[in-house]
Amino acid sequence: MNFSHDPKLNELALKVEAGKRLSFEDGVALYETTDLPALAKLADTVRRRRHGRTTYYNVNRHFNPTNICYADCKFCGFYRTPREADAYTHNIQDSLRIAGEAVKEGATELHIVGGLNTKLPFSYFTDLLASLKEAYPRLHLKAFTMVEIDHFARFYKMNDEDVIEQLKRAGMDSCPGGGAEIFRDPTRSMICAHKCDADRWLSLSGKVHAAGLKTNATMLYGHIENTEDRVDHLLRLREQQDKSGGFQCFIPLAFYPENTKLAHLPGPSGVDSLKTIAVSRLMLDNFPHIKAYWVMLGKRIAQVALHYGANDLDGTITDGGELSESYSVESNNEVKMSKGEIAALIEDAGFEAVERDTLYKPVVRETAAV
Ligand code: V47
Repeated sequence: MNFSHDPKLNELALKVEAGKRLSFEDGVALYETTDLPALAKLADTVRRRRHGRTTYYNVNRHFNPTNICYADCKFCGFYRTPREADAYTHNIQDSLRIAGEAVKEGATELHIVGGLNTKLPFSYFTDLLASLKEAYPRLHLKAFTMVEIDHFARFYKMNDEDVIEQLKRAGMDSCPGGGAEIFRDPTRSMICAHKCDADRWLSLSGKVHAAGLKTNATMLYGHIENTEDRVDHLLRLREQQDKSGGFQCFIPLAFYPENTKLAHLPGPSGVDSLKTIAVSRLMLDNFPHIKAYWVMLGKRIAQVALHYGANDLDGTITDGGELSESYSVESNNEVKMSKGEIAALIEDAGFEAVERDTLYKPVVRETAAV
């Protein structure tokens, strides 16, 4: 395969073709190439080998039970201190109403993530899950990141396995991939000093996998991190996946600076975002899925990212306004796409749109919703 004017990319193409693992240096070289079409082609070859033209989306809703958080992450525009006027915590009744709206709109998944709120007892979270599960037994509860699970274990003085078991018994079906940010120090300490460190995030993922649940993984890019931080992040995830095998999907999250303590930064460019999708697909050879998260990328870049190795666009994502108020590039519009719109985006890019559930099984509906 000799398709690039970049000799290093030709070398890496041979390696990928032969099914060989890419190294740290290879990852950096992929990022450094200026031959974007060849990088896209290479990532797309790997993606088509795994998934053909199939591109997944789901019908989901984000639900943030509380925005009160002590973590004080520099990149976050969502959290509030308890005294701020717009700090909130949803009670169970509210939560059921929000989940009920989602179910009525055809959601198969509720994505639940909140702040690290020390005013709440652990029973708030188990009661929340149990009530949601009882009212909507078919709604998949993708709930709590490794950072929240770490907080639960430390703050409520429980061991990790107990936390995971109790959440699972209450109704937690899988975990989203947030809180990974950038693993490597000093960058991690500079952007999220009060979150658990990389080893803890990774080992908790292993424990959730050992309990039989799937999780996702993310990487927040386009702020103060450098290329080496990113490649290191991907390799640590690949190593953990070799050990515990329960990651389903990797989601690179494009940093959105507005309303954060890093608002002076520009955020990643379109090219940087497309490269990040492609490098992720090529480095994470043991991750089944790469998601182009349209809320952060914008619909247009997310659509093009399907040609750079992504095989998932996330979901229709209705929310209660939290996403659009905090960190969505689509904030001028409602953070929402209809099924028709998301499927059209995929088909228009030359792929086949398949609605999936959280565990990537195709959803068969009796009546087609739009
Ligand atoms: O961990 C916070 C990121 C994450 C900003 O698992 C920001 O399917 C950009 O993890 N600009 C939470 N990103 C969201 C998340 C997620 C999203 C979609 C799907 C899945 C999944 C997981 O959002 C945080 C942080 O990395 N974030 N602030 C910001 N200003």
